[in-house]
Amino acid sequence: MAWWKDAVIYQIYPRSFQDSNGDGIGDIPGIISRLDHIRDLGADAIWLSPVYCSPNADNGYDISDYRDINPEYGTMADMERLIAEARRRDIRVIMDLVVNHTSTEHWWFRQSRDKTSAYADYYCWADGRGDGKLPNNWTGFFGEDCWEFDPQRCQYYLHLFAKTQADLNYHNPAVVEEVKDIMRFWLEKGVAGFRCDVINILYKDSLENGKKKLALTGSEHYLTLEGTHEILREFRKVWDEFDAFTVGETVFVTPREAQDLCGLDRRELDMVFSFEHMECDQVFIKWFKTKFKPRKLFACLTRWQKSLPWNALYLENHDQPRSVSRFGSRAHPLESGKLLATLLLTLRGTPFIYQGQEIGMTNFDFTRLRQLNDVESLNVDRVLTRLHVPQGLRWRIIAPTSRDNARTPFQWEGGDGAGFTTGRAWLGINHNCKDVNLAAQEEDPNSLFHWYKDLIALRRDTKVLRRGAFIPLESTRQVFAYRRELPGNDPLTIVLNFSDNPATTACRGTVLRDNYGRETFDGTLQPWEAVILA
Ligand code: ISL
Ligand code: CA
Repeated sequence: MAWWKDAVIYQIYPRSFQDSNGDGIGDIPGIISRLDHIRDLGADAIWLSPVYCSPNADNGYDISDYRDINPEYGTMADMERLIAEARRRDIRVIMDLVVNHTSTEHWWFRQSRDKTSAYADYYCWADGRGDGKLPNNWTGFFGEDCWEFDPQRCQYYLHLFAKTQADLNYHNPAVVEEVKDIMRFWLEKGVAGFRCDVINILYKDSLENGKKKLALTGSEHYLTLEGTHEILREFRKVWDEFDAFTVGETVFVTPREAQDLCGLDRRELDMVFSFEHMECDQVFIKWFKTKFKPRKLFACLTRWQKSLPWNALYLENHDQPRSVSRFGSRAHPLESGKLLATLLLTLRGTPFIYQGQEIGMTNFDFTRLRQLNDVESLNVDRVLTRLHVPQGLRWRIIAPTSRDNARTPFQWEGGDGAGFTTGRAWLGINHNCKDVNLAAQEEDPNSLFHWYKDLIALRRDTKVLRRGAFIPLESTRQVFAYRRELPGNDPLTIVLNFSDNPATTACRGTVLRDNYGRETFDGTLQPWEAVILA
């Protein structure tokens, strides 16, 4: 049963959601204590960023034990209680499945250092090319080399992410079986499915040199290859046993490739997170930001809406800067926040809301690198330093792109600790929590939080918003308009003005929702006005 076609999914970054014991780190009992907020918002499922045992080089995306919980977050009993408490509120739990790599502290990796062990071929080991040269010229996702020498084994291992995240070897059928067992373990515990981390890069066809590129040299050897499709079909056998839901995080995929990854007849994934729309404000790579051009976003969304039967919809996650800071307006934070919410909740697909998005949390207000934790930002700073880029410029590159922008603690209240912790938070709390917090927004019927809540309810009650086709109507420098239609249902038209300036549109209709509270519509649009017309 495709429950996920009618669902809104809420992403939790456990470290920053709610601390329950004053150590400054969010935890599972904290999440349980906030389930009512998620119910109140109207979400049907939560996706938890990793809570498994991990030395936290990449905050849980470096797993050292897939069958146990990071003690900072709680115990397996807490996790079981979370699944049960969520179920009691009709909320499904989706786990993050991070199986492109493990932590180098995973016992598979420790064993793998010994060429004679049963785990010898679990990772991508290779010899250097003589006189201290690396096995090939590939570069990694975090801006650095992707090979590390292991003195015990006297070979290099591949790590496309941080040094302590070693890539698994998917040429080895034993690895595929291990992952299937891990998935069964969690599905038997009652989780509803998985968000599959960088799932389109599992299979590396060879470790040959790649074509030199500005970023990710070597990626033609692992991006969305047939070998990965085969592995996904193998995983799918387990998913089908449990009727599990899956969304793949798929880096650098085209609509064509995405069709292959989640085509109904192919029995691979249910849907994918694509990245193209996250690239509308950058040149070449994420660290070179340019002014956001709404028209590019409209074109990109339209292409994906038209090419795929179903999309995973998102504007934020734990890797991306905050959407109001990025696509919205400083002059109109509330209106632009509501407009972005309207976009997310009226496209065709499954909307994912990232924690804090529903109250318009913004990018961090840090002023120095020392305040950051993100392994990617710290690596990039090291690389730029090596290239003699001066400190001021390094900060100007890193600040707007750092993943920590989305990782500051949830702002529940305005006081010290923001209701997140009674202790010292692991990552700085944004000082704007005095103005931007859930408690204040609950009181205010005109708040962004109430707008999210209202649109989620509208979506739940309006079949055309959930299942209708997407028909593009207008796409100008600032206005995006589209229709949702479904035979036997009244169509809806959505008109969005992505600008601090007024605009006009040819669209007309009876106002169903308007973020300025207007009751009639004559085709003129205020700055950042969002209208749903019947
Ligand atoms: O973060 C990115 C853009 O800023 C991507 O390059 C990101 O590294 C890529 O999307 C993969 O992300 C996922 O896997 C990483 C982990 O660090 C991310 O948090 C996760 O979402 C490695 O597991
Ligand atoms: Ca804690």
